[in-house]
Amino acid sequence: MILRTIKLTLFLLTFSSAVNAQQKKVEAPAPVFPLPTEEQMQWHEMETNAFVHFTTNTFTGLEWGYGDEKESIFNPTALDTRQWAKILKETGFKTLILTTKHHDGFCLWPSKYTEHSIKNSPYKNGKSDLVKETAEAAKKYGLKFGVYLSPWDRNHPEYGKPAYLDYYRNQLSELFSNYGPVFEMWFDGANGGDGYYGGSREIRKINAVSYYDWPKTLDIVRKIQPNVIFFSDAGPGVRWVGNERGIAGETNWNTISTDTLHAGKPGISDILNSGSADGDKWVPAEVDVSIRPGWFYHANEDVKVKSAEQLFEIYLSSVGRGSTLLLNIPPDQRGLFHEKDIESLKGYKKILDTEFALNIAKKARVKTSSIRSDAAIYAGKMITDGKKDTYWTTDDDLKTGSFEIDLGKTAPVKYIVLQEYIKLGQRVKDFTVDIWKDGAWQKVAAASTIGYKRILRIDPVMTSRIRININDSKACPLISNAEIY
Ligand code: FUL
Repeated sequence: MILRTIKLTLFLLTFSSAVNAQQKKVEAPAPVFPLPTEEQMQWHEMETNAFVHFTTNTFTGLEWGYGDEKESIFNPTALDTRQWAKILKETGFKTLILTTKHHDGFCLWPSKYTEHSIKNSPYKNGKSDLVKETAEAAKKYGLKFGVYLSPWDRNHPEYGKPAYLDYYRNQLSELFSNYGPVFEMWFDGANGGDGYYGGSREIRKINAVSYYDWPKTLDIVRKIQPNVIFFSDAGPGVRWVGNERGIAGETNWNTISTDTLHAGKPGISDILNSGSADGDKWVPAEVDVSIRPGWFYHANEDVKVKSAEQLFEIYLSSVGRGSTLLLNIPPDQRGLFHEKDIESLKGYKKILDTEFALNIAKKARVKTSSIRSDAAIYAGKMITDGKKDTYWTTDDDLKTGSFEIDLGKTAPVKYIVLQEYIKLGQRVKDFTVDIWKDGAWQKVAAASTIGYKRILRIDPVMTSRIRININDSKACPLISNAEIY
């Protein structure tokens, strides 16, 4: 008996060290460049972010203030940044990006470089600092904080001249030094045109490429906060998605060649929308869209607030296509999110929670066309283990492959959620989805890219098996997750 136990132990030891040795030998696939940075990976994982547009426009009814608005008009009656943060937290948002200064130049913090700010407004007798209050509220509710500082300033007398650049950079230094960590900086593409400009009331055009000397301007920020993600039309951290309707490309590459992008280039919006398979930089698309027709609150748009259902469709066409959503909710003249907006946000969260209530693929059996060197660490079960750092993959020479999720019983299916292991590059170019029905495979969906996340909605169907066929990929596919609802 003792001898048998020793023999068995020896056998198990030898067996497991053989498996370990085999697994050690099986190297991970080589990366497909370019790759996301650590900060970009965190940004992908945020999925839903919120924008808050608030300034004198909220009180004048304008979308783009001219720059001659009196500070005295900024006077919210019941402002509460904690209300914003609480609702955002409850409805699933991970961050809050505040317009600290829009094109009209009015600053929501008492900047020491201008008089055109909250300090000369009647609100709290000029003693408020809304950037501080918002950053604190975000922190209290566990949201990351981001800032928007419009490069175009229709109030500033020096706009268009070298002196304005110092002003703009000084303000960036204020914002990045005094309000804690800022995860994202939003540089708006709207630039130059007519404005007040300290009383000149004229048109000022600038060369958007050279005027701001972006490399130097970004370095100033990076020196203060090295981990910040920069949004602009063309990055470098994240890019514009090419529209303000909430729609990422059906084909959505996180890669793009930014040096070929410039404002006014024919077809630029389409390029930004889909990215390029052969792009030489990782600059994923962020989907900015407002819950209302405008970016700022206007009472006459209370009847045009997007419904919960419309917000859910936007979720599917942004997060569901591998982007992150940046949804704008503009506070009203009280300084609160309006009841209509709150109703839509809560309804949207309810739809999300209902539609994605139960992942029926959790721990399901997964059969694959092949496994990289037959190593257990790359097997099909890595797809349903719920861990983001494990994945199924094949040998290097394969650019196609398939995996089948066996639910073990027939169940209704409406959504297929897929994720690539993008830390080693985005790869999949073409895939289809089949379901097992009436003794045969039937195709229910066809798409191109997966990227960080792809959600496919199909006509609801009863099935017990779902097969994903990867028909083309830049290199061997790496699938880290699949969920079925
Ligand atoms: C645009 C701006 O002109 C809008 O007012 C808004 O801030 C939006 C997010 O970006 O370019």
